[in-house]
Amino acid sequence: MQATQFDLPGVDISWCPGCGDFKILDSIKLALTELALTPLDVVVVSGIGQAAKTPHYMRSHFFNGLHGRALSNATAIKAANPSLEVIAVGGDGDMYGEGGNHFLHTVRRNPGITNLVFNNMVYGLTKGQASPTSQVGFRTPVQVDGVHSQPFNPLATALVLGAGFVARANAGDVEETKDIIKQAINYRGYALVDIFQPCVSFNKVNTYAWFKENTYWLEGHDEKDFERALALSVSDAPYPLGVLYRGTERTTFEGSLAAYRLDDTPLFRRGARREALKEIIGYMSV
Ligand SMILES: Cc1ncc(C[n+]2csc(CCOP(=O)(O)OP(=O)(O)O)c2C)c(N)n1
Ligand code: SF4
Repeated sequence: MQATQFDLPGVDISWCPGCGDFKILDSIKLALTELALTPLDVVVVSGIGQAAKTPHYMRSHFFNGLHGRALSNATAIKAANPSLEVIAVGGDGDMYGEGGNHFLHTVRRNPGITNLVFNNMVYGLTKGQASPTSQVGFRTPVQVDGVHSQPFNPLATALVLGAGFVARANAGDVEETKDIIKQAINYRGYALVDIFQPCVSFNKVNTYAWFKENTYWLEGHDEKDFERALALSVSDAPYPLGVLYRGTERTTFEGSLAAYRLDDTPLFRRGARREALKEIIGYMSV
């Protein structure tokens, strides 16, 4: 198998030279290749933003939907065809801001999808406004006095809502990020990987050097220890990188659907049952 099978030749990539998104794209393609997946096995789902353009730049199935809606679309795709590896990608604004409510409820639902968040602590596509993960004091052309609100903590939030796989990576560390993405894909259930991603154009504070200096890779950490994972998730800089928590796998959203109880044929392979549909419409129009 070629490591280049997920490459999309001749594509015009609009990311700025040096953007951390390039490295994450490399990590994703390497992870998929090492897992012996093909472009036909994978669907990459996104919303809006620079990070959300990732599926435009790789060869696989993809679905690009509304701002903040990657997770709901990904959940539906997984339910319709559980044999696909469904990967929802996007920025911190898209996933935690515009899509914040979907983030909360997707964690609770536990679909068997991988959620990769390119966390550059800024809105890149719309030219540098603060995002939910911007740090207090971060100045932007809009937040001229610096950000006042506390940053959203995706790892702690996911943990308390019952996420089974919670990890953090750093875009600059391609090998390690690739390994974590592989583990997330292999986890049967909702898996979050928050990836620190330098935006070289609009975030001059949280740079490659800053992320390097303010992070460390976990060693000897017990991934089953929930209390420890929670403590790590709320710790200030230096921020821990690696798999913070890997819980026991539980029933997924699609696994609990009544539609699959007697028949595991993916929904998209079943013909439309017109008589049943008419009956349902009949009930609704009474
Ligand atoms: C409903 C809606 N609100 C706002 C916008 C404007 N908008 C487009 S991308 C974006 C933020 C993207 O930031 P992030 O998700 O962090 O991704 P990045 O570009 O930094 O990768 C916003 C606010 C929009 N397109 N649609
Ligand atoms: S604006 Fe920032 S996030 Fe967007 S492509 Fe440029 S460097 Fe990357």
